[in-house]
Amino acid sequence: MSVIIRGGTVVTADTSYKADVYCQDGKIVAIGENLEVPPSAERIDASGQYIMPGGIDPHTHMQLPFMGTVASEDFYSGTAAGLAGGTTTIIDFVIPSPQQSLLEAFEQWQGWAEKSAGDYSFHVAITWWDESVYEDMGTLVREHGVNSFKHFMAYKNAIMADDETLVKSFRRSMDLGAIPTVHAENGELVFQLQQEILSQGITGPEGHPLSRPPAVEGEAANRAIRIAEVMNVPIYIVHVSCKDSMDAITRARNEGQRVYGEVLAGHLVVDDSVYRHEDAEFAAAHIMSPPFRSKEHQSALWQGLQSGNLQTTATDHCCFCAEQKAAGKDDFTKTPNGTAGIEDRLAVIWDSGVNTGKLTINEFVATTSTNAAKIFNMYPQKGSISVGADADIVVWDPKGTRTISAKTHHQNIDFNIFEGRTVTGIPTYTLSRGKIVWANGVLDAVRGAGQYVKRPAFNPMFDALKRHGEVNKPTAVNRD
Ligand code: URQ
Ligand code: ZN
Ligand code: ZN
Repeated sequence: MSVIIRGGTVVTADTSYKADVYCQDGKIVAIGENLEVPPSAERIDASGQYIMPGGIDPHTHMQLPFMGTVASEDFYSGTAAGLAGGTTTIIDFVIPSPQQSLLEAFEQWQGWAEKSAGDYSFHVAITWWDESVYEDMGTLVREHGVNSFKHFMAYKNAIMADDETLVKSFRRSMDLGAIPTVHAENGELVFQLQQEILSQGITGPEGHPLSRPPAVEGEAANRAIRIAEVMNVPIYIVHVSCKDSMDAITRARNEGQRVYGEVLAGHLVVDDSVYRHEDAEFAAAHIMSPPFRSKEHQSALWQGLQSGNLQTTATDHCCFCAEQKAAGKDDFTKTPNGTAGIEDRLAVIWDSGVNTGKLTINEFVATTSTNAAKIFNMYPQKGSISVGADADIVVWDPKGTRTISAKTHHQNIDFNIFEGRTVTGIPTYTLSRGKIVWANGVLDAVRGAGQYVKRPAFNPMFDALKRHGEVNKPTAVNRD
């Protein structure tokens, strides 16, 4: 199987240039002007369009068991929807229940993910601690290609990691050459505020953002960053939603600490007025954590991307339909947290970022694909248009338009937080390992075609991250 993409402009995180791209047997095999290729090659006319690395979404939760239900999007439908939007790789999360073996949970998620239509990898959450967790982290790094461990500082009485777990897991991550990531909200504060708000008789969705003010996120982000500083380990803050955590990241980075930040497409363009909507079901559909914020926080997030203090964009794609959200009808704390976005991330960020001049097309590629590949050590296999890379490619029409709606999206959820938004800039083709899976509005996703992407550990001194731009596979050096 081979495909020639002619007439387009290749856009990478660093530069843009006219060239054809030839893919064969799942890899990019040639890039250049007027390439000679076999007549049997499938042809894509990319005239007037951009040829970019397929999007990487470093934050999804397909079919997550959470808050008494299971996310409605599974690994097949979710990765297929991603392909329709130009995203070709996801990093999902293995989230062991407290006291559950990490290896057992990892096998469970691997089983669920076998039906994926696009490529996938896993962060593994550290939701409890004992000697077995310490050992399993080593096995996951050495044998299963895991190099990132997640910590939920929120969700008390469920999956919340306390400071002791953070300290021990961060130290272990450092020794293994893995990077810790955090959901930064102070779970004790959230719990206390939830009880106080409920006691005031506020039970509707408007109570959700009241229980998770920006200071709750700012405190946790700063605490995690400081612990990482003392443990001398890099750290990645997921779904940064407000100025408070942005400020914590910016301070640390200005002092040379290796801190990375991720922002969700939703947090960049959806504001907290949704929680005051007259339709409580509409408001509840937006319950996710951290919550959507007021507009001044959105400006801080865009400045974070523009300044380089935020490196990646994601979606936290975690779908719950109306009847699932209704569990919190009389008590917002019982509403399963999560919203969708995997299909719309690229178009929303292009439309609100590139078309407005906030981001260059190269910064768009960096923040939707390449930076995540580098931080999580999949580059240049993923996140690049280079010879030898996987042929994960999106052909992008900067003039194409689409109106986003739950009526037409491919996501398995009855709601869309970008409903009605008309975007300019859309994918006309998506290739997953060299196969055309999206072509001018027709999705040809293949159940089970997705492959697990192993991500090697970094040298424990994280030299690879310091070199960043160099493309090499540092050997994992374990100090077990
Ligand atoms: O917290 C997360 O990232 C998961 C449980 C998805 N839900 C959410 O509200 N963000
Ligand atoms: Zn989270
Ligand atoms: Zn999440």
